[in-house]
Amino acid sequence: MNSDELFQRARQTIPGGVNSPVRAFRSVGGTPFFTESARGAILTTADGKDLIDFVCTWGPAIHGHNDPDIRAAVAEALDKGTSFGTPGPLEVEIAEAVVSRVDSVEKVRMCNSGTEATMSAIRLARGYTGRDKIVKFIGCYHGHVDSLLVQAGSGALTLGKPDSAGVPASFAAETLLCAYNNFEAITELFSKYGDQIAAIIVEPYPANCGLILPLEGYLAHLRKITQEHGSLLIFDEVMTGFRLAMGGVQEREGITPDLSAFGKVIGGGLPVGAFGGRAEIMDYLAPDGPVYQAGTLSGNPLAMAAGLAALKKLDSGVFQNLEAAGAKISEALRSEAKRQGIPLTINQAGSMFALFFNPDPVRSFDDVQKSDTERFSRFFHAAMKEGVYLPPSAYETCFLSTAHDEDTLDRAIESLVAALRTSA
Ligand code: KE4
Repeated sequence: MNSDELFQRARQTIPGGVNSPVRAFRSVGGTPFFTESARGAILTTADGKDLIDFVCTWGPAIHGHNDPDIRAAVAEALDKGTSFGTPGPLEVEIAEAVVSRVDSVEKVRMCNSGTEATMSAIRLARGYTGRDKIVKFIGCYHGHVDSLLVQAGSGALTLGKPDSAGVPASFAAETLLCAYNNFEAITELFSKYGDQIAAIIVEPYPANCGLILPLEGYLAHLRKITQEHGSLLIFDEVMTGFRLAMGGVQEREGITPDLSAFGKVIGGGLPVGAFGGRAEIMDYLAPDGPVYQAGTLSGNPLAMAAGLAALKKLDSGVFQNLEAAGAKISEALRSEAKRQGIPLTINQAGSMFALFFNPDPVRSFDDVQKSDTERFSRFFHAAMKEGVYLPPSAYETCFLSTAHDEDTLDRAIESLVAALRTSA
């Protein structure tokens, strides 16, 4: 069956025909393709088309798809069984791997998604501080946690539903909203509610409304103001963790959060989330402490094997190469857009970059909103025609992998340059 046939069939039994809304292409229009297989930087669709992939399954595929070392690790684990429901040796190994790579993490708990990781981290922060309010930033997305689906980014924003139905007002009432990169706004919020705030949860580089980078000193300001008010600072590094540096953004920026949420890369393509931080806080978790958190498949041996293999393949050379690749493609597109007189701003950090059809710098969610999303949709489809798959939303971020080698990058740049021209 081809993608269209599969999609029609899928819509009979799966809501919207997809298992995650952003895959439905609603914001860019058209119908989604189905992937038959993936290898390296290439997705092969059910229509037999090869696409250079800049979504990388939304981040996990930092080593490219179907990496042989990850496959071998999963195969070896598979020989021993798929799930035990008891502690297993791989859980200890991956916990030690995380603790040795992220300075702020002394203890870590595995779960099954980024959503579980952020949900558990905010429950832990509330349990540890005895406070109820949480601060999140407009346009940031932390998974589909009830209390965080408030002016959220990613698929919620893509579908124009930043505040989901089904979230009781009483849940959202404990969530305070603030504009990212606005020093005064967060200072004012804490002057009003400081002693009620359990934590700030922040994507240190917001990447669910395109990619925004912090103004000089902003993350340090969040660190300082939370310390001053006895609140915790939670870095949601589900996207950036183990991708933008071994220790994520907190290593790049030299900021030590109290708790961090992880996902994506840490699972090597299998369902894994994790959250970690100072032992003094993490020990509030059951069974030692009063904050309950659990999961049947948490620490699943196959997922641990994939995640461990993915972490072991990361070294400084990988991050240097990814940084260079990200800079190369961003610079090439910026200069081409300039040559063609197209208003295009690209924010890039390491192997993540976002394209905004906007003549001005994009440093806040308000700036993002001024970008031409219709133009992005035309560009998306023009890129698809040229054999390049970008995230199907102007409110997402592109990802590179180590499989995007020189030749693949050059081909992709050529295709994207052509797509800029044909979608003008
Ligand atoms: P998951 O529950 O989807 O594993 O992770 C939620 C999450 C938490 N925090 C951040 C910073 C995230 O980016 C995400 C999920 N990212 C989206 C892509 N923007 C996943 C794609 C999707 O929803 O299908």
